[in-house]
Amino acid sequence: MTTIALDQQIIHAVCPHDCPDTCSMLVTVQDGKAIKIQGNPEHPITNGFLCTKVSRYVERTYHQGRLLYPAKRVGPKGAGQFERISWDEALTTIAECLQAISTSHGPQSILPYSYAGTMGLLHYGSMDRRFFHRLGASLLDRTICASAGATGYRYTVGASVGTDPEAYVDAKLIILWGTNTLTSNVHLWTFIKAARKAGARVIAIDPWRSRTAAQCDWHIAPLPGTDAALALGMMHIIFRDGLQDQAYLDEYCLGGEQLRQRVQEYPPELVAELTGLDVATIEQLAHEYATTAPAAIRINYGLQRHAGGGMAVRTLACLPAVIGSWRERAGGILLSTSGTFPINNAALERPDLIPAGTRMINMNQLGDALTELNDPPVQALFVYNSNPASVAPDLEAVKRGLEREDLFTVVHEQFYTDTTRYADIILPATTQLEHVDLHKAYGHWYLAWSNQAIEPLGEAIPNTELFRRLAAKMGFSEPCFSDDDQTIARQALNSNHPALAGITLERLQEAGWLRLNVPSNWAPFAEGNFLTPSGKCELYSERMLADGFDPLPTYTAPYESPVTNPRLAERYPLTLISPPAHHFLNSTFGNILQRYESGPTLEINPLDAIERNIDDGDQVLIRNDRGGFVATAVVTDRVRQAVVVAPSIWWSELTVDGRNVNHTTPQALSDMGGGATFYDNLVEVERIVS
Ligand SMILES: Nc1nc2c(c(=O)[nH]1)N[C@H]1C(S)=C(S)[C@@H](COP(=O)(O)OP(=O)(O)OC[C@H]3O[C@@H](n4cnc5c(=O)[nH]c(N)nc54)[C@H](O)[C@@H]3O)O[C@H]1N2
Ligand SMILES: Nc1nc2c(c(=O)[nH]1)N[C@H]1C(S)=C(S)[C@@H](COP(=O)(O)OP(=O)(O)OC[C@H]3O[C@@H](n4cnc5c(=O)[nH]c(N)nc54)[C@H](O)[C@@H]3O)O[C@H]1N2
Ligand code: SF4
Ligand SMILES: [Mo]
Repeated sequence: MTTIALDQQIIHAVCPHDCPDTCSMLVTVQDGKAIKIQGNPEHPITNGFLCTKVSRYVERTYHQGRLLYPAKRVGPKGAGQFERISWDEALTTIAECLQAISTSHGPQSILPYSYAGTMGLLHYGSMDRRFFHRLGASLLDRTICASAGATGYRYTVGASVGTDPEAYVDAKLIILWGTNTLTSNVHLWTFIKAARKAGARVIAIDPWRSRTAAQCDWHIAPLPGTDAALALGMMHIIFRDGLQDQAYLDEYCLGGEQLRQRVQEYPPELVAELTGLDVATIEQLAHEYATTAPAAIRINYGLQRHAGGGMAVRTLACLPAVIGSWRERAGGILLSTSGTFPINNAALERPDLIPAGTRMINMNQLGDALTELNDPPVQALFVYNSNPASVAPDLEAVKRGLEREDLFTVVHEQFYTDTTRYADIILPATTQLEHVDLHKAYGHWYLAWSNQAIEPLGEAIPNTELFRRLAAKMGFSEPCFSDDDQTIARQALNSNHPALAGITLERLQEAGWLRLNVPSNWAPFAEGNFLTPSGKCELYSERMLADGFDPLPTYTAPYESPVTNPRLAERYPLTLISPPAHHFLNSTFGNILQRYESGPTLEINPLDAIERNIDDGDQVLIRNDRGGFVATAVVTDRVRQAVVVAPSIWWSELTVDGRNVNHTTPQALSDMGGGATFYDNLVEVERIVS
């Protein structure tokens, strides 16, 4: 560790952001002020570096845009005019309003809205959940990110458990499928780089030549939303040419024979047509995958933001079983490691406090929930850990809802955002340096404890403390509302699962981070032991049949594509995808690191640009029936014809026209898990003549 001056302290903290890497951070504190932040060189995943965003977390913490005091609205809704009030006035007002709304419209007219501003178990979801459950508020289905893929993966494999990310170093073929590793999972790149040095070949499958795809040995660019067809075509070839691992299929899988028959329906010629690839590419990909060992696939969430997102992930998850690559530690597939952590969620969230029959509202349909829902209508919205006025789909509808004079909106935030603008009461939240938290990860197998490095700025308080105080104001007397943060953390770790055996809060606090108790060379499904009801890899799934799905992998076309919706495509012929910009974390950092992003931009293929008389650097309007937004055109062959890419998520209030990409994205849900379909979005683009 670096030598430090005597009056400096180094505090161990954890990156709280929604990112698979969950980095271990070392914060240098001097005279009560954080002055430096670094990646922990001892943490096996962090490897001594933080991403470009969180390297600037000190700047973020002390940024002038921080929201430091409670305030109430004094101007018209959405005008962003506020006046400072005391915490007591804020909490009293909120408690009185929630009480009154609960009496007049029933408690289900209150809707909490949160996502993953922080991934820490305490502040992501503990006291807040207990509070809203006890209140009888509507439940929020937290589907904006991962639920389609997680559901599809679960049907096949049983849980969010897959290849150890540290094992990728030993792979000979790595397929980065619908994931922009260098931007959204950068610490995996260290392992990929080492594998490559040892001779591995790296393939990217992405409609866009992302930063990652540009670095790979081979970039395959299918049409968006057609991955299941590509995987079915690969399996067709693998079975046709006898490259399957028949012993693995027979011993550890259900439905090998039915799958073999199903994939006969996907000959390479048809798959070429569906995916927009050529037959030779599909043949080569299938052969390389089936004849190189170990071959590991990394998928993330980008490829499942389409109509058939759940089925796509379910189908891709069959590939390692077909070639038997689960036998090797550096084989298999990884979507998320979160299911490897046996956290006691019931203790954290107390679902037993939910009144029977409470309704659930899908967060992807916030627009409809605020504008169309009755019985009862939503009368109060309580936002924390999220910035829906930037990140939610169909923002025209969302903003119409947020502008309702009769909607009481509370926003607990670290910054003045697109969403706080619409609040009646705003409350200041602490950042990660100002509170403690316990962290699992979704991109590795280490638990971690984040210490408090500095005193809270202004009058900011953590999420747990907010809901503790509100529960007291509302007279909730159950003992769980008095639990302090350490107690909640202990409850979360209280599980009989062997993966947590011996991992106590004390040990974790002392060490900073600890690996889950899993064998050092664990290949989770080398000998079956899948987490499905049958204990096998379910290529054929009875559960899917019972849930109304095709029990076998199949291709589900996008809702909005020239093939499935030619009439819509006549007016809106281009598919718009809007993956994260390199310097943003969803909308987080959109007010701090925008100076490193030359945007908002729209990447468009030269052939599509010429047709529309668009030159590089032109201002363009991107629009469909839902809405539109303005961006600067980047004419580039990074994106294939008929697809356009808008790196995101820009703050509306910081763009020239006050709108961002989500003014065009749909509220439509994916096939499984009620997931979002951000990238299933047809638009037209036109040059703005000034
Ligand atoms: N810097 C940064 N890192 C992040 C985030 C961030 O905003 N910024 N967000 C975090 C969060 S919340 C998440 S969920 C993850 C997301 O991380 P990823 O899953 O990597 O998600 P995306 O960048 O949305 O999509 C990855 C790639 O999929 C491509 N893609 C889009 N549609 C398709 C398709 O149909 N098929 C295929 N094969 N590819 C497709 C996109 O072009 C993109 O390059 O990243 C996390 N990490
Ligand atoms: N077009 C398009 N839209 C997308 C996506 C996309 O790829 N394209 N990605 C989608 C995905 S994958 C996701 S996960 C969602 C993400 O959507 P969100 O989870 O809403 O993510 P952020 O935009 O990062 O907003 C989080 C907010 O929480 C605040 N916050 C952070 N920590 C705390 C805390 O401790 N307490 C409180 N009260 N607040 C805190 C931050 O300041 C920030 O404003 O966006 C989705 N939207
Ligand atoms: S955002 Fe991801 S890569 Fe960046 S510091 Fe946090 S965990 Fe690490
Ligand atoms: Mo996400």
